[in-house]
Amino acid sequence: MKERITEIVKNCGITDIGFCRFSAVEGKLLECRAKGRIPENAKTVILFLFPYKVREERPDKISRYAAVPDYHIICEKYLEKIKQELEKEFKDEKFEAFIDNSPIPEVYSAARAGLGVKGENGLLINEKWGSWCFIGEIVTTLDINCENSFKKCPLCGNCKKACPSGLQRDHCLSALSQQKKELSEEEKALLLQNNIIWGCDICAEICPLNKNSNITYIKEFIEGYRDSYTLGEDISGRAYEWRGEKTVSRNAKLFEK
Ligand code: B12
Repeated sequence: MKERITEIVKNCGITDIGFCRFSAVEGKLLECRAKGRIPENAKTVILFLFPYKVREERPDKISRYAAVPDYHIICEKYLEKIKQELEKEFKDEKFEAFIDNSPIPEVYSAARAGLGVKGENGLLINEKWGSWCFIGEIVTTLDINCENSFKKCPLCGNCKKACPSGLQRDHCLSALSQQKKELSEEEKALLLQNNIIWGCDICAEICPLNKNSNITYIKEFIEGYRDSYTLGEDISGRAYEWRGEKTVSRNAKLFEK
């Protein structure tokens, strides 16, 4: 059955797929509104990677995830197509797609599904794409036989050393850049010193496992790539749109002074 599903997914344009038993994550579900969509009697989580590194060189003051069009929009289209194809093939089964705003702890499940290792920085690191890949999933009642292992990175400590907050998740600069609440002088200085307008890749750029990562094949990411944020630009469909123009432009203005 795995082979057939993999073929369907490939025909929908996505190459990286893994399977994790729902029971392996059931006790770790995240509280969110989407939790109610999990099908009753769910048996399997089918996970997908969406690689997003477009160029070797880093974008200017925005993180790589923010340089491509908003992944929620792009990946959701792929997930919806896959869901429809699976529904056609397995008529009596239920399928629900999620990405990011998901009750599924995505890094943990993808690691269990064999799609990579969990880095000390909390990110999933895949052999081919490094950590430059988004994770999406379909939760289904289909009972797919899968073995699950879980591997961590070698814990070289480079990410922890490089991160200005020492990998304290509540002080992550990515979260700070997305904070709507007014920034303190100290917080402003942190963004300035680290050249951050939106998102943060410090812990990922330094990771040795990211060294030989490949460029994405996803055409929407390649075509919609922008290597910087410009004050006054049309932000529709960009990663920073959801927070509103005020937040991203506030950060950008720090660099104008
Ligand atoms: C909340 C969240 C964040 C928060 C984290 C806040 C916090 N206090 O934990 C903030 C806004 C900081 C964030 C930032 C980023 N995120 Co985020 N985030 C999530 C989300 C929605 C839930 C994670 C979670 O709470 N899991 C539950 C806990 C219990 O699991 P955990 O295994 O104990 O730990 C997780 C986190 O706490 C975190 N973590 C562990 N150690 C550390 C250390 C630091 C410094 C941080 C910030 C987080 C962190 O990573 C684990 C993986 O999920 C997931 C999507 C999902 N549904 O899983 C995306 C997700 C993990 N994020 C993603 C991305 C891309 C990012 C950024 C790279 C974006 C950017 N460039 O700025 C950064 C990376 C920062 C980092 N080192 O993790 C991707 C990661 C893909 C991958 N290959 O792993 C995900 C999977 C979304 C997706 N669908 O692709 N994120």
